Amino acid sequence: MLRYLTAGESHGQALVVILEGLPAGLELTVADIQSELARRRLGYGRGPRQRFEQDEVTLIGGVRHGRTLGSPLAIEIKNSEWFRSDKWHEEMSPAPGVTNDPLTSVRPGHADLVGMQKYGFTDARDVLERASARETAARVAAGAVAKKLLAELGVSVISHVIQMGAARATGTARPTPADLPAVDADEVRCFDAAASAAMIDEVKAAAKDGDSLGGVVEVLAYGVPVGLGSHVHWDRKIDAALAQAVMSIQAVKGVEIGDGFEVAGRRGSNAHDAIVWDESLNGGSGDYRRESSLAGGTEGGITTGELLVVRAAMKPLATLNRPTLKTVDVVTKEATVSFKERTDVTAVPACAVVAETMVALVLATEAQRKFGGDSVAEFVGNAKAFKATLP
Ligand code: EPS
Repeated sequence: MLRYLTAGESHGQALVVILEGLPAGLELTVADIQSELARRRLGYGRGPRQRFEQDEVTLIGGVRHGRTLGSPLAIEIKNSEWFRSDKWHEEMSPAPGVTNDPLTSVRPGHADLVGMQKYGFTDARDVLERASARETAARVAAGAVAKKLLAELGVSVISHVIQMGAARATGTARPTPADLPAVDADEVRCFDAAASAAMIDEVKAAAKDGDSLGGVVEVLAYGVPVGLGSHVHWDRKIDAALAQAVMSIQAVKGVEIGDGFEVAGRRGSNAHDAIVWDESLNGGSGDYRRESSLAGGTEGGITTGELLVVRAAMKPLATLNRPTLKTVDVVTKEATVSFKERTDVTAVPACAVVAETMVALVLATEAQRKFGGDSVAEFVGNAKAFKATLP
């Protein structure tokens, strides 16, 4: 089983992730991780930090001569700002001390107030540094490794933005793995050119008003084998694991598998994916095929072998360049507006990349659970042996 833990604060020295349970013999370089981190920094509407953030990666353990050892993998991602200046050294110092500048006008919609109440803090920075979506850089590093493992099974996980503010992609065309460079090249990572232009206009308008924007992203996993997850227990259902993983992304408030919400309003005769036997599949030996993807590639908590579709709704960022929402200063209890932090107008394009990561981590975990193996060769061999038992 794959397990991972991240540590680190947004304006601390670095983020760290430890990934445990990888098979030995997986080819892995710093460049594999850097390229995924660079994709996460993309996107129109990001703030000034992303222009200088380098996401400098060090492989601390678990890899030798470009291959995993089967031991825990430890990855460090330095925070560029810490090394560019000493701006944060005192404010984020682990040594005993106090801040001269506590943040007390809490932001509505952020973790500030509940975090202070729960942990007994008097400075919102004690909460926001870890609640920040900067932490997703560490997840994406782990996800890059999960994607390499999934590639051994022929699985690709990609994403695109389908809504930004009120601008929605209207086309039904979905990108394939071959389209990913084009999606990444688009400023809002949208596959629909007309919608992309409308999305950029939305971001410009929100930026002008000092406001923020949310949106909807769609993750697509191609080549997923049949049989990941299980119907036997609630916590083994893969759709449930996907929902938890994607919902855990900062600012995500809704997760949908396939056409979940739309299908709820249909009749049963029109709400499920018809099953056919297709002689042309599986190198001419035939295979089952679903005629649509309403269920998003899972039935009974098990992957069907069809395209996996997961969508996530991200709320607009709670930090506003021009704070207008009413809040309270937790010291004086007086009505005020929240403190100002440097921020992005939107992080929806980045959220899509993070959602890919979370889906890849769930799929890799479940593939490891199903196929096992201490080496990549054993893992792939077990997957092939299972496939040979089908249909
Ligand atoms: C974030 C606020 C911004 C974002 C940050 C997440 O950072 P800062 O306050 O340093 O300008 O840029 O995201 C990242 C640094 C990142 O790498 O994704 C927040 O409050 O969540």
